[in-house]
Amino acid sequence: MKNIFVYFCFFLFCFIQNSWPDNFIINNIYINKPWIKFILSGQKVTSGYLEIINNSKSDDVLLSIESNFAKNNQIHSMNIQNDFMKMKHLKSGLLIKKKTKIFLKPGGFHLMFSDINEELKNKKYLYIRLNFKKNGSIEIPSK
Ligand SMILES: [Cu+2]
Repeated sequence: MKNIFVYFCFFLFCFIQNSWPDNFIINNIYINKPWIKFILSGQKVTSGYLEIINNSKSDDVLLSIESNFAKNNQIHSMNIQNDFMKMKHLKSGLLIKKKTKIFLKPGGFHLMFSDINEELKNKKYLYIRLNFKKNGSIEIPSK
């Protein structure tokens, strides 16, 4: 029994080693390939993208996001209305149904960062934090 545990830990260690920094796990939530659009000097707004897999037996909600480089951090959807792309702030969060995968990608759901702080922007270490209703919070360092 002890051996199985050791092998399991070794497997887990390898898994984490190989996939860093593209995969993150918080309880039953898997985060893949997070990235944010490059922030140019003077730019006040940018957006972020990732994949979220809810592997749990119940639905979860991405309630809110935080970051160390923007004052205003929101979850947005994007729809075409009268031939115009329109963004909407999802104030009650983004529902991720059980056993499903959701893509945050250009032209669709995204993380919106505005009021980007000039000093914070030059920090070497940038992170975003995702707050889930059931599975907790996870900090994701950006490349
Ligand atoms: Cu937006």
